[in-house]
Amino acid sequence: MKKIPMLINGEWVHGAALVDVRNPSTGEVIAQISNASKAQVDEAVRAARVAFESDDWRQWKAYERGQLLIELAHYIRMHAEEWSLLECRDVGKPLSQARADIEAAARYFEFYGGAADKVMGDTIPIEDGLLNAVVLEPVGITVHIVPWNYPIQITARSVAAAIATGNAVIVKSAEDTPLTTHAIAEWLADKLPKGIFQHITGLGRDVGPYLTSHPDINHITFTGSVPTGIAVMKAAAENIIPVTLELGGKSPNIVFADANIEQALEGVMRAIIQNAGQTCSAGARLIIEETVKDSFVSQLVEKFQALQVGPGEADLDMGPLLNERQFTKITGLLQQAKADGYVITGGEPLLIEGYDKGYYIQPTILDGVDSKDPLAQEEIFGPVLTVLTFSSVEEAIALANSTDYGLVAGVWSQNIDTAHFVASRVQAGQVFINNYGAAGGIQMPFGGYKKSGIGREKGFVALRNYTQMKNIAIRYAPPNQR
Ligand code: TXE
Repeated sequence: MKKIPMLINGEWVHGAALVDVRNPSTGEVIAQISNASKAQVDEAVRAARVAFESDDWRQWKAYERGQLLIELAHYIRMHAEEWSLLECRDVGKPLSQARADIEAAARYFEFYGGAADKVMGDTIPIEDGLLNAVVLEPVGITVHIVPWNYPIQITARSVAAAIATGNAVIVKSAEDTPLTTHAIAEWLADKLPKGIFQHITGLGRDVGPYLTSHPDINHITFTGSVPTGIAVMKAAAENIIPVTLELGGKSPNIVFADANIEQALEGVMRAIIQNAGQTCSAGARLIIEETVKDSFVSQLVEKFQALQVGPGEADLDMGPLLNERQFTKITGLLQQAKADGYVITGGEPLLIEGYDKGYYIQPTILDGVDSKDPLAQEEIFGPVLTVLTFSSVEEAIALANSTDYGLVAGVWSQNIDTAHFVASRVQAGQVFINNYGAAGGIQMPFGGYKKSGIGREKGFVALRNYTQMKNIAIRYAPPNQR
């Protein structure tokens, strides 16, 4: 059994306790990781501090950091097929979705590699004889807690920005999906000073708090659930350090009667079945105009019933859920939804021949659910779409904004006034008009309103997460006044 080592202070190390990593498509154990001890986490933070403050790292020029990231992007592309298979087996997602993730990761390293020497400060006019400079410095030790749904993408998006800006990075991969983060660690290990990039593994509930409450870290980037986000933020509060939090959503797709119905049907379906609905920005609610509801929903049901579900490597429309815990939670919710009469298609676990230990369920649509019901309010994180109906623009907006979340929204209308007005009123960090996802858009700021999080990732704006501002005022005098 392959034991995945951690990378701490330039050494490959294992911990005392091991945790199994399974392929969600087969249920088989494919690797084991260590559950890092507190002493190992302390050692990583100590090594990061030494590395961050070393002359060696200070002397790396910004463009050299950038070049390294761009080389990593090239390396990822050269090994794209191998890495796609790793991600496919680790997460269970269809191979072509894993391929898209690998390409997105390469794009992050390339984008932030190119940006590394373009992170600039400013000067402020004050008076003659006083030069005032705003300088952007790295924050120091940045901790990155990565979830299991898009491991390589989410590792890449924050790690690339943090290295570009000159920080020392500690990544904690999710216990279920460490493989591609380990592949990145293998490539970076001998190319950066030891301690600048470290990879810690282990159970979030054990290892997470060792890291997030450590008094010598300077920033935490966390993607995951709201309760764990709250715990991370509380730990950060004890040390007064900033956090960037991305905490998922219950994102709406609002479809008006004047939409291009074909496009909307495809967009709404893809938004909830991608990665089996285990996507922070999944379009989990369909908010549909009453006049077209019946025909739209019946066409959607047909599309859902035609979807093919199976192991990641078969590269069908949808793979399994991640693990037994997610499977048990979601099938339990669906059983109750069925008993309550909400399930209009799907709702059942799926047995795939030859893969009876995989965590498969049917793509599901729920109708008749009250907008205040947990099924319309809470993140299910599976291929489950909840339908809500509106009869006025105001009602559509109120429904879209009726959850605690606000990550993403889709608006489908061919009326420019309607589409723009709704986009201006929807509480969401990203709004897509007549599309959903804008092809991943690594250049576009991404993050949530309300409980969907704090701060923004992706794009140039994310570089600011990993810098702090210093203002330097320099007095100079003309020759006769020295
Ligand atoms: O999440 P957790 P889980 C949501 C989704 C899912 C639910 C539960 O609704 O059904 O969360 O999933 C690490 N300190 N999302 O239990 O607990 C853990 O190791 C520090 C949405 O997996 O939030 C993992 O790496 N870290 C989401 C990561 O946090 C801790 C993606 C996420 O775990 C920790 C994932 C702690 N105390 C789940 N406890 C999205 N926004 O896309 C755990 N972790």
